[in-house]
Amino acid sequence: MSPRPSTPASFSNPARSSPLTAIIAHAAPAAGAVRVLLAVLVVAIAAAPAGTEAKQRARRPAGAPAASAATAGIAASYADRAEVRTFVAGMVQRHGFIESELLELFSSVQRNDEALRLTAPPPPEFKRSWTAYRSRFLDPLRIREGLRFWREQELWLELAAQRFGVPPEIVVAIIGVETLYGRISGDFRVLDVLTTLAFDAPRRADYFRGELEQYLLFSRESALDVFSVRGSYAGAIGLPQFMPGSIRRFAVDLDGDGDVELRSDPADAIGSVASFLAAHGWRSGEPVRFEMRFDSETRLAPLVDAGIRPQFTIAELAAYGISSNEPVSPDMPLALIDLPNGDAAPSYYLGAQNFFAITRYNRSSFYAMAVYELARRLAALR
Ligand SMILES: [Ca+2]
Repeated sequence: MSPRPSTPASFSNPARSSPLTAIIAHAAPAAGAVRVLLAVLVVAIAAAPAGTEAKQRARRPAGAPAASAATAGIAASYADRAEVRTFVAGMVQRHGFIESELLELFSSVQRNDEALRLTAPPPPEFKRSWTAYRSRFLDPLRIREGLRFWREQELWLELAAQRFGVPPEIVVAIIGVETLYGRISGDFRVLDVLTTLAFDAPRRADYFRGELEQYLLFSRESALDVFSVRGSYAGAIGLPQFMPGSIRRFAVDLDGDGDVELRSDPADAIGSVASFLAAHGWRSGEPVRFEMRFDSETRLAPLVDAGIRPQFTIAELAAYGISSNEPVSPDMPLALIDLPNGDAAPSYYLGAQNFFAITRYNRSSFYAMAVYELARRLAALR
């Protein structure tokens, strides 16, 4: 298992392909649910705090990500709950928020059960398959649109590469895997999902309370309507699907217009992805991973257990019967990357520091390898 950083740029359940593909995969409403949805929608609209919000709900086509609204408005007010009041007190104390304003805000937050469902761990019988995952992201549409995005954003990609040392194809591939180049960046109200995951999820509550805190700070700093921002079911925002904490720490204003805008500005999204990777140890000009051979699968087990942080030289790996198919610098730290394939044999690679850096973006070896392979394909076709 990959380590679990406290601050990934984006958050997704590793068993699912990405926040967005998960949204698509779970978009189809169950037959008969539409009537319930409509009934609840009326309640939701009546309870909506702002007129524009109500209009957005009403305009949204029945079904799809709007299913997140199906249970809205049912739960008791968050403002009445002790743990929310404790959180609010912390925001007042640490950041000077006004208590009555925050309580009023939380009284309008709607619990989102879809977010809870989509962030739940996969069932134990679920068998992950790298082959299946890979085919979802190296698809013709993502490749074709990736080449177009690269062409259209070439100047910003070059500028980001100069400034942060991250090559264009990696940045393009990350934005492609995350949101299909901004086409699908999530329709969940970020305040609702972060509050739900912070106070109603059985796991990672501390992480999401931290992101909720960051989101409130981000909204205040950016003078945003805190109810207006939409994102993934886990609260990731914009073309690069940054969590609020990552926006505040790593996002950059690449086009220099005075705003950091990840929801609509490809330049800032590009710069921010490169900035994030640079801050997480990306090494300019170094490889991402190597293909490898091995003598016996059983000898690999201790290296799988050692995790994905690169720490072994190629000479040390040779003691486990491993050799690289390509030349490797003798002092380069490497990790064994195992990619399960359902009931078939896993795929194995040697991950270098830059592979590890991509897993800081999304803590999944499947994710990092898909980004790398998409990047390589795009670079080859260009
Ligand atoms: Ca900007």
